[in-house]
Amino acid sequence: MKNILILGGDGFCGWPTALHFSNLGHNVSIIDNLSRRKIDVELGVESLTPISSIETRLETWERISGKQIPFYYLDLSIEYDRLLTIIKKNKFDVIIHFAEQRAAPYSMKNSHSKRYTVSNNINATHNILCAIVESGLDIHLIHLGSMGVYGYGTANMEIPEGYLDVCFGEASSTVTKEILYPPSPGSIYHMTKTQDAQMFAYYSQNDNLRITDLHQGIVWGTITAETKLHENLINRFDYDGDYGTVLNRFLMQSAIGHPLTVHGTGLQTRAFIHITDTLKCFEIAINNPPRKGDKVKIFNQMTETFRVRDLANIISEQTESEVLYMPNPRKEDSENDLYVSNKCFLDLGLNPTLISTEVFPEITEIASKYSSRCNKKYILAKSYWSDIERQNANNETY
Ligand code: NAD
Ligand code: USQ
Repeated sequence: MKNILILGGDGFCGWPTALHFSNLGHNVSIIDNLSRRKIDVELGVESLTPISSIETRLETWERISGKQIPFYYLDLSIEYDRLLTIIKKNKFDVIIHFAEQRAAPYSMKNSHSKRYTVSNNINATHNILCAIVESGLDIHLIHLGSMGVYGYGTANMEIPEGYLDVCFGEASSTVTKEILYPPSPGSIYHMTKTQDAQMFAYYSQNDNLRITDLHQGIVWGTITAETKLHENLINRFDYDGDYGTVLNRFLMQSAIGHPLTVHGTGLQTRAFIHITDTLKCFEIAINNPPRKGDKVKIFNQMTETFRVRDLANIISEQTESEVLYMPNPRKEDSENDLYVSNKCFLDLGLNPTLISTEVFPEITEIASKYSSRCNKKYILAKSYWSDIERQNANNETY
């Protein structure tokens, strides 16, 4: 059994992860500064599901399972000394790092949100790396990265798991070198993930830290075995134009009779993973750490790819929802292919839950149950990548 610290353990991925590992018998602790809840207040929107306070969540879990999860209210981007003290005192084996501002649209909203995203994400990641080194402990750091670090241009090849062999020089004397797959971020948020990757490469080389970076696709679903044990353990469900992600948004939109909001052509291809597979991937990553001195271990944490338009059509056929093609608020390729290797997780035993109409009812049920909590004015995405996208949107009426 391991001593696991979950950074960002009050969030959409972090909360079910904390419950899952606590349930498996590990000693779990959480750090979170509740910034995600504060951003909801700032935006005037709430999770579709009525999430309990972190105190109620943890009291309920202790009552049901008999297990305690200590919680530290701490801002990782500024409270370095407290972080170091907590790490030294608890001697964690594993730290799972979810604690970043994770919405691409929010990161593009205005100069405040751009600057916040950069300083929050990069300082948090760097403080964690620095604290692990200063603690002198042999901790395995697992970070939640993003498929978006690779960019979404058509690559005409299968995207490898993090590294690429490149050959250069004359035919007679070519040199082959392994490099990190060239980053190509499509938002300020994704840019911070590419910076994280550089910091991981540096700290693993300079300080021999053991680091796993999980390049995760879009997580869909919301319920896990543990979150459904009690109403107070319910996970968050973001549906708004900034934080809601595409498949969960479409399912929720169909449940409340709103047209499915396809951006642009809908020919953008993206990578997806179900939330229960996310948990399985963490188990695999924890059980297969890199050795000290190894390079950063990079897994592509996704199970399948879909075009946005195809997802909308599948849901529309099932529910007779209207599909609404809208001007794209984002600057992104109107069409791209995406072939991704996820061999590492498959070889280590991941058996994916794939997108299918059989899995949808679980999500639409939740969306229908809490539909009265939806404020329709927050559904359309209104964070624009530049004035061009803002102008295009203003020329349309809905
Ligand atoms: P989330 O916003 O729901 O959770 C992040 C948590 O971190 C929040 O509870 C927030 O309060 C906390 N946090 C943020 N900054 C902090 C700081 N400085 N100090 C302490 N706590 C802080 O996001 P999520 O959807 O759970 O995503 C978790 C991670 O997984 C993110 O890094 C994200 O980039 C990555 N990811 C998410 C998805 C997805 O579809 N949700 C897909 C790929 C990767
Ligand atoms: N899209 C629509 N309609 C919508 C919402 C989105 O067509 O109503 C389109 C977007 O324009 C984009 C695609 O769907 O082309 C995906 O958007 P998204 O909001 O579902 O996902 P994204 O912004 O890429 O970000 C999410 C998470 C982020 C994570 C990333 C994984 O918020 O934390 O890193 O997925 S990945 O996309 O693989 O980089």
